[in-house]
Formats: sequence, C-alpha cells, structure tokens
Amino acid sequence: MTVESAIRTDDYSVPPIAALDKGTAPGVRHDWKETEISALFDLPFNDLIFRAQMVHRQHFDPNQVQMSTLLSVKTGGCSEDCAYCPQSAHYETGVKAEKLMAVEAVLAEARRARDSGATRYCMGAAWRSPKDRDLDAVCAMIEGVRDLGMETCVTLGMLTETQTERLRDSGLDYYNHNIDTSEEFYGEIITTRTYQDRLDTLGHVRDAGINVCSGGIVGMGEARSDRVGMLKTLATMPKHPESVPINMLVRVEGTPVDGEAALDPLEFVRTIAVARIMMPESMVRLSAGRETMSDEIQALCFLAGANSIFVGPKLLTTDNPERDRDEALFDKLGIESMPL
Ligand code: SAM
Ligand code: DTB
Ligand code: SF4
Repeated sequence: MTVESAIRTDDYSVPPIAALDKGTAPGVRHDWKETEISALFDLPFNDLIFRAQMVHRQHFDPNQVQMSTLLSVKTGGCSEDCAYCPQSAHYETGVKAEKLMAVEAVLAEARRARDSGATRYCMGAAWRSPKDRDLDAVCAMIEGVRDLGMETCVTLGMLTETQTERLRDSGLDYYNHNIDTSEEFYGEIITTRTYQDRLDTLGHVRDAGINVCSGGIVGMGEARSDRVGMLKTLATMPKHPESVPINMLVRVEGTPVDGEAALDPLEFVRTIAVARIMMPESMVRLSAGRETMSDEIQALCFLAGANSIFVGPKLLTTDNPERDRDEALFDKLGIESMPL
C-alpha cells in the first residue's frame, strides 16, 4: 500500500469539507451555524485534529509560529468587574494599581523584547476606556515601537471612533479587544459593560482599517455551547479577526472564577482546532495559560493549528514560560519564529 492510499482523505463526516468553500474567499466562511460548530467539537479527537491540520497547511507554514511580547503599560485599579481579571479594582488579588508608564521606559522594554526575537509588541492598559490625554502617550509608544522595527498592538478597553482614528494615525497595526465568551454567558462574567459595547469597539477598529485581534477565555465555568457561541460570534463577523487569541483562564486568587474546576486541556485543544477550521486565514494564538500547560498539550495546540504565542516570562501580571523552556520546546518540535 502506498503512503498516499494509507492516508484516508475521503472521510470527514460532519460537515463535508466542501462546505468550507462558501464565503468571501475560497475556504473562508462567515455563515457558520451553531449545529455545524457543535458537530466539529463533537468529532472524534483524531478526526478533528487531522482536519484542523489540513486547513492549517492550506494557509500557513505548519512549523512557523508568530511571537509577540506583552507589556502592561498601565497596571491594576480597573473599574470593570471582569470575573477573571487580577487587575479589576473590585477584587483583592494583590495587584497594585500603578500609573501609566513613561514612554522611554516602555521603549527600553520593547528593545529588549525585539533583541530576544519578538516581532510584535503588545501593550496593555487596565482601563475601561482610555482618556483622551492618555492617548497622547500611547500614540508616542506606538510610534517608538514601530521605529524599532516591530509590529504594534495595544489593548486599552473601549474606544470611540475618534480615539480609534488617532491610534490608526499613529501607525497602530493591531487592536486587541476580546469578546471573551458567548453572548449568553457574558453577563455571568462581566456586569459593567455589555457584549454589544465590545462589538461596537471592534466595529470602530475594523472601520478605521486597523487589524483586529479578538478572541476569548475558556475555563471560566462556561459550557461547551458557550465556546461554540464565542467562536460563532468571531467567525460570523463580516471579516474574521486577523488574530484570534484563545486564552486558558489563568486562575488568580481573589477573582470570582478562581474556584472553577480546571478545564480538561484536551477540550482547550479542541477549541483551538475548531477556531482554526472556522477561521482558516486568521492567526490563532495559544495565548494565556501556557505556564501551567505541559509541553505535550502545547504541541497538540500547534498541531491543532495554533500559530502565534506570547513569549517572555510575563503576560500582563501573571507568569508565562521562561525563554529557555520555550526555546527547548521549539527545538524539540522544530518550530521557528514566523518572519514579519
Ligand atoms: N482592559 C482592557 C480590556 O479588557 O479590553 C485591556 C486589558 S485586558 C487585561 C486584556 C484581556 O486579557 C482580557 O480581555 C482577557 O481576555 C484577558 N485576561 C485577563 N485576565 C485573564 C486571565 N486571568 N486569564 C486569561 N486571560 C485573561
Ligand atoms: C489576550 O487575549 N491575552 C493577553 C492579551 N490578549 C492582552 C492577556 C492575558 C492576561 C492574562 C492575565 C494577566 O497576566 O494579567
Ligand atoms: Fe479591566 Fe480589562 Fe481586566 Fe476587565 S479585563 S478588569 S477591562 S483590565
């Protein structure tokens, strides 16, 4: 038997692979139904991963992973009540509220990240929404990071149209704004803003021509149907987010979701695989949660189509794997940094 005939490519059960060929570009669909997404989640694990890897290979080099570094430029004291977040002022988590960092201090950190191989620099602020005067400093950070030759991403909370245009004019490449979960579960997690508020900001970002980075968190006690709903919201947008971070909840003492049972890591891998199949041209980011994940689970995430990660020992306030652990993992897997 030849290798080709030993690999069965004709049995994809639900939905047929041809169904992937509707939509605005070949293979990219925007009309996903909940039943179809649930059917993907329900596939035998091997069938799901095989299909995700096939889709992945149609669009990306399977051995390249995009590497971003995160910096919290404004930490803690946030007025929102996101039940997962160590930076919310509503919970006692031990995170101290700090002022916005000075531009030069941010650029010094960014230079270090670039010298260790990061190609994108993401700056996060614990704000419900930025004040106009804060944006002067953030725009200077964006310009400075671009001058270092890196792509820029910021996440600052809700934006008005005018604020979004200012960020665009400073040269911002990506805006991160997560929908976090399904519309149905959202009210269990955040009461100080609505799902529609999130979608409105994402609309401003898209209209301004900035690349959209939007995804969510799993492991907050949501049902699989909420993971289905979250991916449906993202994949039925008129244009898929260019970057889709899938975060495994980092459980932080003092936050309301800290007591939730940990999600089965294989369900996390399934979520990555379904995101890859539904949004074939997007970068799917294996985002928060790598610190406590085994090498084997991370390897399965890459096999399932994740092709972006955060590198460097800190996310915003919590730990991420040290460089040497990541380097050893990438060596074992033959993974290279995706060039710009
Ligand atoms: N305040 C802004 C906002 O919420 O849009 C930007 C910063 S906020 C910390 C960025 C994202 O971090 C959140 O949308 C959430 O998805 C993620 N995040 C926060 N805490 C997390 C946790 N404990 N585990 C996983 N992801 C988390
Ligand atoms: C995203 O989706 N995950 C990142 C980034 N975008 C801003 C943030 C993860 C934060 C994890 C908790 C912390 O370190 O505070
Ligand atoms: Fe504030 Fe963002 Fe944390 Fe929510 S996720 S509490 S908006 S910093």
